[in-house]
Order: sequence, then C-alpha cells, then structure tokens
Amino acid sequence: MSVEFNSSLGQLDVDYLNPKAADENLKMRPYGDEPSGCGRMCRRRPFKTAAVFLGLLCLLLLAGIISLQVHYTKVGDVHDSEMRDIQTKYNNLTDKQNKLQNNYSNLKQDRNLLETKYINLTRERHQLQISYDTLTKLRDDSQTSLTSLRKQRDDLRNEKIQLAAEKEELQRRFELVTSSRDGIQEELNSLSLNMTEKPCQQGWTKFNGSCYYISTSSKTWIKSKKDCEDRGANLVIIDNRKEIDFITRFNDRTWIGLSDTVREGKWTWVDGTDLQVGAGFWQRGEPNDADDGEDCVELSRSGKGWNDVPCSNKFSWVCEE
Ligand SMILES: [Ca+2]
Ligand SMILES: [Ca+2]
Ligand SMILES: [Ca+2]
Repeated sequence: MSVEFNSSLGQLDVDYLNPKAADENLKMRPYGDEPSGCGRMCRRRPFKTAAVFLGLLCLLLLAGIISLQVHYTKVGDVHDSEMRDIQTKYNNLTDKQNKLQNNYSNLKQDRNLLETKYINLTRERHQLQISYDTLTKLRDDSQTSLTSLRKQRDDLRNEKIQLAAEKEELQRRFELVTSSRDGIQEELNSLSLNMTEKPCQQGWTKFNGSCYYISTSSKTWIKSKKDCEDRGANLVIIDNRKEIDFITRFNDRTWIGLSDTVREGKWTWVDGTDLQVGAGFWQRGEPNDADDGEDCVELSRSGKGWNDVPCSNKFSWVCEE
C-alpha cells in the first residue's frame, strides 16, 4: 500500500493497491524531509485526519452493527412468532392428520365390513336366485299339472253328466219295461184265474181271483157283516193295495171286515186272523179310538186308507168270496 500526502491539498494519498510501495515510500522519505511549505503542522495533520476518519468509520460500523442487531432482533422476534404460528399450525395439522388417519382407519374398517356384507349379500342373493328359479320351475310345472287336472276334471264332469243322462234314460226305459211286464203278468194272472176258478154269482164282480159284492145301500158294520154272511161270504179282507184300488172305485166310504170289538187295540179280521202290529193301510194318525168308541174300520177313498170309526155308522159295504 502506498500512502502519499498531497501537501497542496492537505490530503493523504494512500496507494491501497500497492502497500509495499507505500511503505517504501514512507521509509524512503527521511524524517524532516516533508514537503516544503507546511512544516511540523503538515506532518501531524494526516494522522488526525486519519484518526477522525477511522473514528467516523468505527462509528459507522458500530451504528451498522447496532442497526443489524436491532434488525436481526426484530427479525428474530418475527421469526419466533412465525415459528410459533407455524408450530401451532403444524400441531393443528398433525391433530387433523391424526383425526383424518383415525377417520381413514374407521372408514377402512367400515369399508371392509361393508365389503364383507356385500359379499355375504351377494352370496345370499345368488342362493335366493337359485331358489327363485327352482320355485318358478315348480310353479310352472304345478300350473301345467293343474291345467291338465282341470281339463281331466271337466272331461270327467261331462262324462258324468252324460252317464247320468244315460242312466236316467235307462232307468226310464227299465221302469217302462217293468211296468209293461207287471201289466202283462197281471193280465196273465187274471186270465189264468178266470180260466181256472169257478165263475162268480150273479151280480158279483170278479177281480184278481176273488168275487166281490158291491152294496148299493148303507148299513151299520154289524148289519153289513151279517148281510155278507147271509150271502155265503165275509166282509172284504184287504190283502194288498190293488184290492184297495179296486174297492174304492165304487164308493167313497166302505166297511171292511176289520175290528177290535173283542179286545181294544187288537185288530182282527172277520175270518179270525189277527192283523200284524204295524201292518195295514191306515190313514195318518189312525187308528185313534176317538172318544173311546171307534172299533170298526172303514176304507175311505178321499182319505186314501183305513180309519177306525164307531160301528154304528152307516156306510156301503163290500163282500168277498
Ligand atoms: Ca181280500
Ligand atoms: Ca177301538
Ligand atoms: Ca178313528
């Protein structure tokens, strides 16, 4: 470094680029060999100026350092505040992250559970689908069987109706044939009897092998019975419904040969035979022995059967031989 003092200007010239040269310059210049014109004052002035300059420089440096210190103190405070904020934000974010992590874990567990349920439900749905298909096939088969059975039932119903009609027709023909046969048989029997047995008396009517006298007047039961006996016969003894139909052709009310005059309630024919209990062709509610005085039996056309009445009544009568 070379330092030169410009005496004319009162300045110190220093060669900062060449310190050795400056030092040499100072050494080469002997003490007292100062520039002419300023003397001892000229030798002291550069040092003072340099000292002042250095002092100012030091002050500037000190001020700069203080400024920097203040600046960095403020910056440090701001930095600390920001760091606290950042730390707080970091902590909050960490909490949120933990919560999110927990939520994520919970959601993951829920998802796994849901996935398991989904798999189970899918399996159940598959089983249900199989069951549904099976049931659908069974239903279709049952429907087909039901339709077939209904058709068979309808066919059977039609056949039953036809068979019932045929049965009725056959029954009707059978009854006609039976009736015709019975008529022919009856006529045959009548012809046989008429041909084999003796003829009836004058005024008597022959029917089914017997001869009948039909009265033209009315008498009590006793007198009617005596009239028949006088004719060599008896009051008619009823053997069947055909005989009733024959007798009721002539009169509405006719004495027949049945009474309980010997013992009440014991019905006896005029030939001495007893009527079997529960037998006969009684009208509804008869015999009733009304007023304790009905012991003789009439045959009524309008009543279509027998009735016990007082023997003193007067009716037509029929004798049978
Ligand atoms: Ca008879
Ligand atoms: Ca009676
Ligand atoms: Ca009666």
